[in-house]
Amino acid sequence: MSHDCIFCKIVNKEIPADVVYEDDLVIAFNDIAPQAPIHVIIIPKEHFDSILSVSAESDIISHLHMVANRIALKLGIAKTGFRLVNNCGKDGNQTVPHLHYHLLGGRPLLWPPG
Ligand code: D5M
Repeated sequence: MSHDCIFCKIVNKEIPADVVYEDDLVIAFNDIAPQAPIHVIIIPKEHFDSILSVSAESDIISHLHMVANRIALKLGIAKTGFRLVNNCGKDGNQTVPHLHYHLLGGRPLLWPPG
């Protein structure tokens, strides 16, 4: 855990979040500034600064993706489609340095992103 990390604070229930899914390894909650009708942030409970900090031996990335599938099914966007996004570093526009995926859906999404 990182004491200054806002997402670690959500994991530890120190600040509130609108949680849509939780298990031993992962928590997912609605984005505070949604960019689509459905915009869920999916994070590992363990603190990783970014995807670059995850070791090749770890299973956490596949688990995060399977959780995204489950949430997409639960929220009714599996049929229409969705986007799963990981921003990494400054040029990737990563603003929160705790590994996370954005699950976006509920409207047609443009490509390429800005
Ligand atoms: O995206 C970080 C995302 O995290 C951004 O879409 C806002 C969201 N965010 C930040 N703080 C909160 C809280 N407290 N609750 C819910 N969502 C939050 P990035 O990929 O780092 O640019």
